[in-house]
Amino acid sequence: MLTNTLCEHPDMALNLIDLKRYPIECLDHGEGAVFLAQCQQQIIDNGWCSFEEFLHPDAVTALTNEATHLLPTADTLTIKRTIYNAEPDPLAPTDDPKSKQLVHKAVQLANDQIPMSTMVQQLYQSKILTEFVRRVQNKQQLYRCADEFQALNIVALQPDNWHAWHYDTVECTVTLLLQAAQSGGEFAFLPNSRTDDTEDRELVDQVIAGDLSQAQSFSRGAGTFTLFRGGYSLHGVTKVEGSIPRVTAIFTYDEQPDRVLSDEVNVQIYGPRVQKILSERKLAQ
Ligand SMILES: O=C(O)CCC(=O)C(=O)O
Ligand SMILES: [Fe+2]
Repeated sequence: MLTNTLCEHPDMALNLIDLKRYPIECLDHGEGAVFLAQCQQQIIDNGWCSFEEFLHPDAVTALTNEATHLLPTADTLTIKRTIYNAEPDPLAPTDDPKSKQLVHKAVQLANDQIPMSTMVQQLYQSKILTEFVRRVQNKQQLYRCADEFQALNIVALQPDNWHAWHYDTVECTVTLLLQAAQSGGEFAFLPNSRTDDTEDRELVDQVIAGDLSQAQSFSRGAGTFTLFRGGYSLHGVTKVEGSIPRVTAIFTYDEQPDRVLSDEVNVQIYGPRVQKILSERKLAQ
């Protein structure tokens, strides 16, 4: 029988999480170990793992209020890219996804716009949560992303907006849904639609053409915490309907402790605000 002291910790962010349902603070023993084994198997079998009501209801309200206060300071980004996160290849055949630029708009807070004192940052900074994310994926090492802009983002998709189909640049993506859309705004994806060398082009082409019959989607209310193999699974979010935005926090992790993006990529993603910060910094050197 476990004593409480074994699981005691000073990680205050864990107060936000429903630890009775999701015993992430003690993964080596008892129900925590059983839970971890289930999660690991689910990622292997399905390419995703999702935890509804991961946060206590009052924590969801508090984090959503926090995001709502910060979002007016966010930039509206217009994101243009192929599903592979690249510029369109003019030499690729017209029916090849490499030639197709997809576009969407998002109101997005970069990591440097989310103060360390916020609850969402404290949750992201939690060592125990990072350890849980690492162990679900069975990685030897996993660190919170070291990039000052990319590490933690909050993304609001306004009504009539969507998140265009894409693969992520990291293997596994971790999201926390803070506010669901009234309708629409469904996260949809094709689990493991590519490997390092192959891609199921038939399914990928179908989804890009708007046929989601083979894509997976699962119920995600506010407070749902989701891990999925976004680097290998084509995914996106359908059009948000109703009158409120769909708000998500994106937690980025990396197997390298010190990985940062190039200035060029950060400017491309985050636009003129970040360009100004970086050029002022260069001038001051
Ligand atoms: O908002 C979501 O559920 C997914 C977001 C996503 O795919 C991304 O930020 O790369
Ligand atoms: Fe993504």
